[in-house]
Amino acid sequence: MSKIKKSKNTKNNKNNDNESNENSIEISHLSENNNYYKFKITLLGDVGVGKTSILNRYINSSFNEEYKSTINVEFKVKTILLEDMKIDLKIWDTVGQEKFHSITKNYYRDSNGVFIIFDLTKKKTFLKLKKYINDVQEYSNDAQILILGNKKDLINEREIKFDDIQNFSNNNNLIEFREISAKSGEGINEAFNFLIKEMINYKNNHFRENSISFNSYNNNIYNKINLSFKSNKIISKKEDKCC
Ligand SMILES: Nc1nc2c(ncn2[C@@H]2O[C@H](COP(=O)(O)OP(=O)(O)O)[C@@H](O)[C@H]2O)c(=O)[nH]1
Ligand SMILES: [Mg+2]
Repeated sequence: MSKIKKSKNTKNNKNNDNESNENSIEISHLSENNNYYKFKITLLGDVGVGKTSILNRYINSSFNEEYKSTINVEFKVKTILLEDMKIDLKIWDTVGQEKFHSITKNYYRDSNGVFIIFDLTKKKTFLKLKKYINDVQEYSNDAQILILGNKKDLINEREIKFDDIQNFSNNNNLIEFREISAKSGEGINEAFNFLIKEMINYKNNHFRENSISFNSYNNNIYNKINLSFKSNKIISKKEDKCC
């Protein structure tokens, strides 16, 4: 990354103007992508697991004991600075009711990241995780998933043990899960930062792959042009000799 930044400010050799300009276009594009990101995150999970509370905690640092059912899908935006990167987030809250399920699918279809949330004090919400994972994997190719067990503060009401979540994660090839509390705020920022870094890694790896295939495509074109240029020359030489 530092190499890319350095190259961007390198004074171009005037004899190589075309080549330098081509490089600087590609490098500035890379550099911008490495420092600025725009992501869409969706919160999924059954009614009452704490989706709206997690969003309010993350955006407004607030918590409301009173339960108000979310009657539609809505989003909130937040810009954060993480290490040397600026990240614009659009975070969608959803309703868990079955009757709105089709709406939910439309919203997570183009998500970069999805939190699948359950309530640590309600086993039935934990048993729904698999269904949400399947839905995300069916409707999104690129979304990074992080499982969140919410309401960690309700220690005495807990129905799901740490080991249960660990086993579930291992069985479903999930590298991480987090236990959080929207009420106390425990683990919320860390969970968002973790997902954001996963999305950045995914985006960078994809961009690099695309960039490599773009370069090899360019090289092929260059070779073809070079070859045809050489062969034209040969032909014209022959023609010269001939006539
Ligand atoms: N004790 C506790 N209650 C929570 C927590 N998160 C949410 N709640 C409560 O759980 C209920 C449902 O939360 P809500 O965010 O509306 O859930 P949603 O339907 O998934 O959006 C509300 O009464 C919240 O106050 C938490 O971390 N701890
Ligand atoms: Mg809600």
